Amino acid sequence: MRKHSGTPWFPQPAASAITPQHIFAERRRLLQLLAATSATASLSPWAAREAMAAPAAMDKLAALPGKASTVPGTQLAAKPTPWDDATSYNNFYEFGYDKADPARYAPAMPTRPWSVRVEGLVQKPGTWALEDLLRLQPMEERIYRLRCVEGWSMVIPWVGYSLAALLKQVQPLGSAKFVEFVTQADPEHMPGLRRGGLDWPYTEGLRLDEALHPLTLLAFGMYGRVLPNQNGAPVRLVVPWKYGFKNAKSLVAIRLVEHMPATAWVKAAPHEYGFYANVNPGVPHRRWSQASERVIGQGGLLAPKRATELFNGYAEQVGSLYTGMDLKRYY
Ligand SMILES: Nc1nc2c(c(=O)[nH]1)N[C@H]1C(S)=C(S)[C@@H](COP(=O)(O)O)O[C@H]1N2
Ligand SMILES: [Mo]
Repeated sequence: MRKHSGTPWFPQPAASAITPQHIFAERRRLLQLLAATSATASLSPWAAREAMAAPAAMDKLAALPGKASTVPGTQLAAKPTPWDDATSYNNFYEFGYDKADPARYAPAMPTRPWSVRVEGLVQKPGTWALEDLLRLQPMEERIYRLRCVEGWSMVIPWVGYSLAALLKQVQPLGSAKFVEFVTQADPEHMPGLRRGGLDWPYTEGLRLDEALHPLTLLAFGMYGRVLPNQNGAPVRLVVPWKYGFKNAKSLVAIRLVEHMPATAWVKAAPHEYGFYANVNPGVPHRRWSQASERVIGQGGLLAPKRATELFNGYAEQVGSLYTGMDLKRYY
């Protein structure tokens, strides 16, 4: 008998055959498999999808300027992704699994009136009207790299302020150890909810010290405008040292809790997606490497890739949060 070497007996594509299309198709296939109610849903293959709907024009969105942030690490010296790419190539599964679905369907989602409940283990629970959140702190512009777990990245000038500013207002109790984020689930406007796959509403979570880190951003805008709906209007999370799926879009509740919350991706595929999800080129996804990434908006699929950085390049700012932690075990 062949000695067990860790190599599966079933046919596997060679590493060199794994292309971005494979990865997107694989992740979407997983979602389809997970979808209990998908009997009637037929999804077009990634490569053969319909032409994308035109993204909402930038000048239709209200201006939301921000002063260049002085928080260390917030002014990445890299060329921002073109607006058209950042607003037409999206993951927002509530609107569908194709990268073009959010731009096609999200613009019809109402984002006013909007409010965010801040609840759980806090001195001052309450419901925050969007208008009050918008004036809680001066808006800052922060240029971050967003690294999707699928192996691509974008550079986006966000507008917002540190989540810590809001958390300080509500005064977390000593028993609060984690923060759970709950997002919009609006069946009338989100066709993806009918397909199952993820457990809606999409939820995410952070350890309290991660949530309080100054780099953790509550974002209301990008490129000097309010957020387009497909990018998470009217308010979303951006945690730049973690994989993109941690950046919950269209937030409706922020909940301080004692125990590590379940999150949408961990519930769907716990062997593939972890709670921490720190960007790490040394810890591969179970089905693909995370060592490099395709930069969206720069030369397409054939352009050379960039090397992925530990903590997405923010190790200097956030490395100390994970001192002594086994990053392979806590992926
Ligand atoms: N509510 C919600 N938030 C979400 C997602 C989602 O499907 N639903 N997808 C995540 C993933 S996988 C990524 S990579 C980022 C993409 O953000 P962007 O479209 O603004 O680049 O949003 C994250 N936030
Ligand atoms: Mo992602």
